[in-house]
Amino acid sequence: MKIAVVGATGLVGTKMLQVLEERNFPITELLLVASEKSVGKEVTFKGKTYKVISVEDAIKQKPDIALFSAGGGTSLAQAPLFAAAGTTVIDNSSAWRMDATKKLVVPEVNAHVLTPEDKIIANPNCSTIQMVVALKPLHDRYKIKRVVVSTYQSVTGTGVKAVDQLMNERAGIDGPMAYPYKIDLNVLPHIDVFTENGYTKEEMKMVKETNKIMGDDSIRVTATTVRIPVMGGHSESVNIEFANDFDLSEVKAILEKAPGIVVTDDVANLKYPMPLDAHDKDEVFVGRIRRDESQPNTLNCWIVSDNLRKGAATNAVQIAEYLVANHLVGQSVEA
Ligand code: 11C
Repeated sequence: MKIAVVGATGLVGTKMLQVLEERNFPITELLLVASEKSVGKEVTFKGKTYKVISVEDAIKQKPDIALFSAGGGTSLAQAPLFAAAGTTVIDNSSAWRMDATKKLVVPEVNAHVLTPEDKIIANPNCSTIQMVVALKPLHDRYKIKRVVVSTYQSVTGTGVKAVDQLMNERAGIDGPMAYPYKIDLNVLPHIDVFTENGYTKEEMKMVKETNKIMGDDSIRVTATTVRIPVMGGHSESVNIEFANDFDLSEVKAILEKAPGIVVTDDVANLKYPMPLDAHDKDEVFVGRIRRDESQPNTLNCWIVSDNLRKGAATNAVQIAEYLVANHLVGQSVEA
């Protein structure tokens, strides 16, 4: 496969390269693409040095797959140009997610919706991805009626500027602010911009994207998304009301067997998921699994995952792996 990584010098782009390398993705040619200011920079992949090229140069070379993590504006402008050249774009921005003509994919949940005609495929928001990986097997068994989620999100979700803000504050250094307030020793109940209904865009992404990925608009979701001074991954407190009652040990067994999930739930030995342990791992970690004793058929759990990995780069690479394994991309499609 001829692969382009667009936004190759950013936090997620760098992680995409790391994941492609680790998973030994079948690459015959690699194009590293970034904005004009990064063109010419050198990036190493599998011990070889590559020069960053422009989007225009990359399109001319007609890659089979372009992994995009370059922001919504770039994606809206450039993804259709790649698609017109025959490239399948897997886009990590929010630009195409709610477009009815585009698929929004978490491979463990809905990879089956993909076809060779899908030339722009949307990668969901990180906080949505880790939640739906855990919701899907439980929905299949007990049918989810409603989800109440509160998030505890890593500064890496905002990007390099936010990581620098946290580290500068910790070191007592003045620097540019990614957030309207101090983040070290603080908690901000505010991720992305506020919308007219009083929720933030991040909160509304969790609602709408969950329905689209699960293919079920009857699931009611309400979210409060919160930024905390953490680096390793996003954490979520999730309350799930089912149509049918459940057995707690069966819930644990279902999650243990489900793809992409590690159950870490042994409170007697103080074992529960934490971002420090999830950091640089591909799985979704689920723990604190317990019955909500305030109403019937309802479960509480705690879900943690590395937002740059399963929440972004790994999910995108897994979509690419699915396309390759199922002959939905590249020469086998064109032939
Ligand atoms: C955050 N979830 O943690 C955001 C980052 O729609 O892809 C990813 C935003 C997105 O701030």
